[in-house]
Amino acid sequence: MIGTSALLRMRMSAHDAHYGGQLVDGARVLALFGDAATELLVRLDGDEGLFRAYESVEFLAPVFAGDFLEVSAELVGMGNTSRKLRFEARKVITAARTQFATADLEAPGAAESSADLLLEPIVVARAIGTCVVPKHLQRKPRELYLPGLPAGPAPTSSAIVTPEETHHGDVVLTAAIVGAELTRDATPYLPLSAQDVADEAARCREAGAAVLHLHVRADDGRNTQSAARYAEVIDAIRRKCDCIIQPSTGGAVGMSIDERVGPLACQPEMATLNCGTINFGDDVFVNSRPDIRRIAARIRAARATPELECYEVGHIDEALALVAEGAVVPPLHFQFVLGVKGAMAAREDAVQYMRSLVPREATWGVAAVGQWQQPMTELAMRLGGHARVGLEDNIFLSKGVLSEGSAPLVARAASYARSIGREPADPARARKLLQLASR
Ligand code: KMH
Ligand code: ZN
Repeated sequence: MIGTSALLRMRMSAHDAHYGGQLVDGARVLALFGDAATELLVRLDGDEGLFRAYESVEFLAPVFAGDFLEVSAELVGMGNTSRKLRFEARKVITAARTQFATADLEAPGAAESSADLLLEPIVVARAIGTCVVPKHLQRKPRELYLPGLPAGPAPTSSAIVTPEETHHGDVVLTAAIVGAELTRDATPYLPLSAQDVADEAARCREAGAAVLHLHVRADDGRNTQSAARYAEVIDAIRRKCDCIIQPSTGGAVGMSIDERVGPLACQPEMATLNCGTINFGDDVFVNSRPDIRRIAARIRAARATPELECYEVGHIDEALALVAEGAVVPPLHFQFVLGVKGAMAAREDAVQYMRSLVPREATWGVAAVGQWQQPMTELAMRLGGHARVGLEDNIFLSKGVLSEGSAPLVARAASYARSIGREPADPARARKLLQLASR
């Protein structure tokens, strides 16, 4: 489907250096584009396919032995057998001496082995090309390969994304940094005090987050929706960063509605609006229809923009009913929360179907739980959506490796966004994308 991408990372070795000064020839970069195309075709069609033609190739910066290249291929057009791909190669690590070599300078004291991580990757080549997969070799319908994901039903043709439907602009990253269920027993990196939450918020902003989805705790770690505690935490955050603050009105399972709406007294820019009841692990997270309307009315009265939390397909219908009734007014921003035990699983076809139900002018994102956080948020970003990451939904960076706060998870999502040509929006840009200013 349009937006599907593949990403390779390779170190250029002395074998790749063809010219003087350890310079790598352009043909090597084209070979990497070929490999990225192959992976992408395997994902799409279950076949390696054939490269037919390049319509443009640009070499933009020199590549040397010792450089690390990140190579991306993205599907930008699709015929019966043809697949049009856009390629980009970016230098992400450079051998320190080669930087000086290009500037014709001596690297002062640089060891042969010294190398630098480039905070801003350097684009070294771009290309557009077409590959073909003959009809009889196409193994369709296929899911994107996501390790261990249960294969859902084949996507229907209405779920296929057309080029016009994708909008690969900036991505709004939300950091969910506290949550209501998480304990210090599960991870020592859970921020509890106002200062710890504010420090973590600033780290997440630095890493690329524009929105903070916020729960707060009392000093002993217990959940609270107290306006006073939110005010204290928001005040501490405001001293350190300019993120959009989105308090929870979901709170913790079992809280009353009056308790849950506590943070709206702080007049936040956004607030969550949970659009239905679900099994929540072994608990039930109750959002009856009258309760949803009560919370929606309180959000409107506070002049906050609701983020419509949809854990099930039917929650989108309920959100649209709220709009039809005037209980929620556009601009609409949906969050598909997937992978909660007892509710909708985190699967590609779920995202495809849910996004097909939201109005065209609405924005949407994905928040997925546990091991699904990374693959599902990356999928959302490929499909033109936004993404939420953070400890509230997932405490691990990889299997068995705790994330040291939410910022590393944000940084990884930001890096992925850039790798597919989408820039993480800063809060000012995010306010425009989510149309918060129009309220
Ligand atoms: N803690 C969950 C029961 C929200 O923030 O709006 C609800 C929740 C949703 O986290
Ligand atoms: Zn929450």
